[in-house]
Amino acid sequence: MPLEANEKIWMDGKLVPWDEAKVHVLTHSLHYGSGVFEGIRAYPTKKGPAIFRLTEHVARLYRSAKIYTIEIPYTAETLIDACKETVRASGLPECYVRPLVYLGYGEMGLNPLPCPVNVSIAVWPWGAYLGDEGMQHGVRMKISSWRRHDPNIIPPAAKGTGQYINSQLAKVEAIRGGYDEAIMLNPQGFVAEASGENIFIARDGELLTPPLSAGALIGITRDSVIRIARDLGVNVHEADLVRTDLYTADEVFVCGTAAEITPVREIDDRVVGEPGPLTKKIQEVFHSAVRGEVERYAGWLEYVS
Ligand code: PPE
Repeated sequence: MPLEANEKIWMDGKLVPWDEAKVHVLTHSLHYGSGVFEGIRAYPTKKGPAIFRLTEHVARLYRSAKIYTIEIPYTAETLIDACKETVRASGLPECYVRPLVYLGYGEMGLNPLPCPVNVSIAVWPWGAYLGDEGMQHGVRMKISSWRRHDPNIIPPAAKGTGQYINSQLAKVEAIRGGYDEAIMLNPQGFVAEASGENIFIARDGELLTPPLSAGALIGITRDSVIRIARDLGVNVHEADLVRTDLYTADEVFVCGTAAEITPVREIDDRVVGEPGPLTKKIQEVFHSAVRGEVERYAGWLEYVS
């Protein structure tokens, strides 16, 4: 998605003009992938833009930082307010929000401990992550030949910037192969997640998703889907899945902040089909919930003003 200059970017306490939001080429994180980040969405509601589960995203940012021994030099409250402020300043009715904690300029060499810790928050408009066509009719996925990293190699529980080179290997392989997105197996061969989404399958009216121990990120959309499904009376189980469970599922969808709920219509050239009833129902409830149209989920929205 090509970016267009927007209003302002929050950098260490100040809103700076978009074109001036720059870092030095000797920024530690640029060399060693030593940052943590979040992806959040703000949606339009009757009461103006609201950021979806903002406090939980910021809490995950701190957990990611803790895993990497990065001390964020701001309180969570400051970053929550900064996200709201940046959305407000953009004037955008809906947008993607990207807080980034990175190790800055001043020290080189692997040891991250002496590095300054910087924080930025940018927002931009972001449409259907896997395309409008995919959102409506489902995407075509490929099981990657690249494995998701093991928790004792690179922890999937953290959203670390450098971890995403693993996702990028898988993504490029899928795109070059003519697919929309990659599914990643863990080192044991069980399904972990997609390159940037969690995954669910429907079988006999129930939903199954890999457990976090299989190497999936603790997805906030995943959690929202589980809540919505259970509130609809649908059983949801965490279960280790193998690739053939995906091929033979009644329905498959992936979910994430950027991808929202995206149906999957094909995996490794096996047809799963057009979006099924469970996928469509959950998509519909999620779509309404994020826009403040479902009373039961009102607590998920944090208004920017
Ligand atoms: N797994 C991975 C690996 C992942 O990156 C994401 C989000 C998820 C699961 C879903 O998590 P959640 O957003 O909390 O439901 N991926 C982000 C990055 C997308 C990007 O291209 O950048 C996102 O959706 O914001």
